[in-house]
Amino acid sequence: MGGPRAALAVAGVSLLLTSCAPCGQDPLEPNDDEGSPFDGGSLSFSLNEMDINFHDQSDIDCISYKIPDPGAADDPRMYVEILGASENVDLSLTFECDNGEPGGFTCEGEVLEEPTCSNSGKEPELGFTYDCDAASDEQLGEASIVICASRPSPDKLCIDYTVRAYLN
Ligand SMILES: [Ca+2]
Ligand SMILES: [Ca+2]
Repeated sequence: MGGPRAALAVAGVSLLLTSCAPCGQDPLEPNDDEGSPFDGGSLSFSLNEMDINFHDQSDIDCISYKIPDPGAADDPRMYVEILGASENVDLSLTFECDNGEPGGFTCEGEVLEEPTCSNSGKEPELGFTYDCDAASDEQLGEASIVICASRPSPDKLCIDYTVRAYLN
């Protein structure tokens, strides 16, 4: 055994593994629409992380999160990040107060009229602040977000990536 034939076989296998092999859908599917996102649970000061993938070039991954009132005392900031993608990713975020309209929604340092924002890149990030309870200096109120990730110009058929969301 061994010799040139075995070496060729090994080379063939590694070639298959590094080319655009099809991959399975991640367990969050179907979640291709902002209106029917995967429920990602609640954000907290611990990392909420999910390892998922774009299983084909048109895959869009939308995830919703609840944000319990973190209290305003230490001025918390919410973050959503895409990590480990080998291609450019468009990341969009839609914010909503659970009760009433947000006062002062700020995303990536910009005060915005509409509670939506977006960012693009291999590891796009969005950091935002808000106040859903204008009557209290101590409370921010409860809120919800939906984020969607997609590829504007996909190269490979499928790629793995991580979605991370947390308060800081
Ligand atoms: Ca997916
Ligand atoms: Ca999807």
